[in-house]
Amino acid sequence: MKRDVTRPISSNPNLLKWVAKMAELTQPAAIHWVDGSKEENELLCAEMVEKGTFTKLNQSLWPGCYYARSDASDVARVEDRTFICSLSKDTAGPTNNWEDPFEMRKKLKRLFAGSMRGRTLYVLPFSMGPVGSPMAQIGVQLTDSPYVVVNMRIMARIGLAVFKEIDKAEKRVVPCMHSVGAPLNPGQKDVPWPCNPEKYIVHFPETREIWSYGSGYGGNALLGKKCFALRIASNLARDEGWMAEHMLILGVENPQGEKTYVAAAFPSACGKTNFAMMIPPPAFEGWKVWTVGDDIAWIKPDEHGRLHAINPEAGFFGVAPGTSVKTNPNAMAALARNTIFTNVALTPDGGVWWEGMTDTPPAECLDWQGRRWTPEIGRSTGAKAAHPNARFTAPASQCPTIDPDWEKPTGVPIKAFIFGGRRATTMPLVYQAFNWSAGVYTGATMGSEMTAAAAGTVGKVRRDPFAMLPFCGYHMGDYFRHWIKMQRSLSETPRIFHVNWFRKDANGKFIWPGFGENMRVLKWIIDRARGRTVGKETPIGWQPRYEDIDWSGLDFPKEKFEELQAVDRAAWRAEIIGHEELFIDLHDHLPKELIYERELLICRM
Ligand code: TSX
Ligand code: MN
Repeated sequence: MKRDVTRPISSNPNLLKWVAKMAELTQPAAIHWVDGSKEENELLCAEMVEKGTFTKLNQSLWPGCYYARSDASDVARVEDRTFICSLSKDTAGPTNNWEDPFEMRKKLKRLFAGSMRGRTLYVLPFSMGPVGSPMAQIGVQLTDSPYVVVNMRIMARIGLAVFKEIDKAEKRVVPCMHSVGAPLNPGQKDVPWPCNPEKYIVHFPETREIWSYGSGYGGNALLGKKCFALRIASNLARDEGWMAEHMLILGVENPQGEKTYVAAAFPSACGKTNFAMMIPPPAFEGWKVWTVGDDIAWIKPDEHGRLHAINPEAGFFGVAPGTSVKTNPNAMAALARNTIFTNVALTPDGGVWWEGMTDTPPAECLDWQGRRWTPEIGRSTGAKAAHPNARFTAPASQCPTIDPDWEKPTGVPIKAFIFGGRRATTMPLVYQAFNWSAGVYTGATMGSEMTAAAAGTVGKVRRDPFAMLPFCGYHMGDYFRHWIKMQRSLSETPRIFHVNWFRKDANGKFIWPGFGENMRVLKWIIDRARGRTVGKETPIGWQPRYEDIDWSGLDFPKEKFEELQAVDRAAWRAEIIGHEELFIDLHDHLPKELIYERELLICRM
């Protein structure tokens, strides 16, 4: 017998009241309570195929996989349309867009009024973190996008089990309102990707609410991810003494079976997902890298004052271009089935392709906008087959290196933090910060060189503290202070490191081979974190000597290593002036520890 989807699954009176109120506001044609079942998922996918939102891929090549093309104007997160609406502007800080919460509520009421007309309102309960984990948080997203529902089913735990949690009424539920902002008049024909040119991604940190309007894409629409697990959660974490970080989590197992977990933050385009799923080189027999998460970490001190981390997500929402069997075979295995592809290219045999997937492109395909694309067209017009921000939504459980403890309710113990960036000069391959506050300084000042050309900006360092600039839901200076203060609740602080896989030589060539070879760096980091190896004191921190790195199976000459690890004092003086630029903006909230750390660094130069 078929389930009546319009019948409320929850008996929670607050939830029922809120859903009724929001339906009154948005005027949907129907309400669908999401149970998260396979049958429901198949029904939604079939409906989207019917409407042209989804294309079912060739099931013998891509079992369980679907393909979507977004509207050409709705292809990425919209940072300039992202708002933090706290009572005081000062709480949001200068790096966030702020609007008065009362004014914003008025605006949202107008936008959402009738915004779901002719569409179905889905009541989508989700848990960030394993259901029932003491570290998990619950939200309910009301959305008029079935695309969002089926993506969230991969990225989070959704449905029946979460309604059960909500009905226990033990945990606060974060309400998340979402509309693509494209109501349908009676008889009006729908488009494959409804959205609205006017977009609002709004957070109310004080009342813990999210309102998203106008976009159906990624972080704008899958509200559990950046909006909840980072912007709202960073506020929860500050208030409750834990950390919500834009970090991957991986575990390194040595041949003796000892496992060490690290968490790492990198700005975009540094290969974070590749690092999270890294395969050690052949000479490292018996070593294994396990993946816990590739994007977000929630980290909390346990009762003994040791940091433990969970991955609040259940899937990977990864950038497709550049992902291949060579750069990341584990990601390729994870996305081989039950995956949703968005804005990649469609091949004539009902498969998908993107730049960098294979050495030779298909002779012909349809690009991310549905136009005919050939390698020749690509060469002559510069058109890409896949959008540079094309994505795969793949279940984390399908990753061959997924850690056996990746869903452990209490998380995994974190022994080290790694920060990094894409830097052609100045930054050595690896160094360890002298202590916690020096490490916080390292995270606060990290950045990446711009690769895409926004006229004349290539090579300029863009500061992205802790890779959190677009994701911290409050003042960045207060966030730094929270990091500094965390030390007090810890019996043992993780050690803090900085890495740079991207340093170039005088000829503009990458000095370090990267990818699996990064295992050599990771091994030193773990040995340092466990107090098993020495370091050389330099002005910026502790660095390995040539002989401290395990070079088995790799011919990497000492001179090249010295070039890679060099600390050029003149370059560093310029670097420190660059730190100043960001600090000036934050000065009235900057913890004095960071001022002192900078002074000490200058003195050592
Ligand atoms: O992901 C990368 N990682 C981390 C992997 C675990 N990438 C891909 C770019 C980011 C999207 C890298 N690119 C890495 C890296 O460590 N290093 C480089 C730079 C590089 C690129 C190509 C070569 C070497 C270095 N090729 C050869 O040497 C043949
Ligand atoms: Mn991210």
